[in-house]
Amino acid sequence: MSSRILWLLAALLCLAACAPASAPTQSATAVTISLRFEPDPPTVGEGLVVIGLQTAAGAAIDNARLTVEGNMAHAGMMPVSREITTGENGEYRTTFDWSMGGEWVLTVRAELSSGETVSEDFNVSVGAISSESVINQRTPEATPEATMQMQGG
Ligand SMILES: [Cu+2]
Repeated sequence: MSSRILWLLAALLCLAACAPASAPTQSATAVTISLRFEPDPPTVGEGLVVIGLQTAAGAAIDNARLTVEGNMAHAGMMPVSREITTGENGEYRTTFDWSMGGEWVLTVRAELSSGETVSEDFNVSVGAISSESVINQRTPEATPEATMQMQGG
C-alpha cells in the first residue's frame, strides 16, 4: 500500500474512533472555558489552577459554581477535586494538589446561574520534579542506604 492510502486509512480509523469523544459536551449556551496554571506547566505538588469563564461574546461570567476534578488514566489513584463558588472578572482560582507527575484529565464543570451546566475535559501534563516523584516514592526512609544504616546501628 502506498503511504497515501495508509494515511487515509489512519484518518478514517481516527474519525470512527474519535468522533463520539470529540462531540461537544457543551449545551446550547455557548460558554468558553479556558485554563491556566501556576506554575506553567504544572509540576508535582500544590499549584494554582485558574479557570476562565466567558460567554461567546467574550463577557466574563462570575456567578457560576465550578467543580474541577483531576484524574489520571491508571487505576488506583484518588481523583483530586475542588469547588469554586466565586469568580472575579471571569476568573476562578483554586489551589490544586498534583499528587503525581504524568498525564491528567481535568474535568471542569460549571453550573451557571441559569441552572444550566457546561463541562469540558482538558488534558494536562504534570511535570515530575524527579523520576522518583512519578511513582510518589520520595520518603528517604525507604532508600536502601537508610535501611543499611539502621541495621548497622
Ligand atoms: Cu497517578
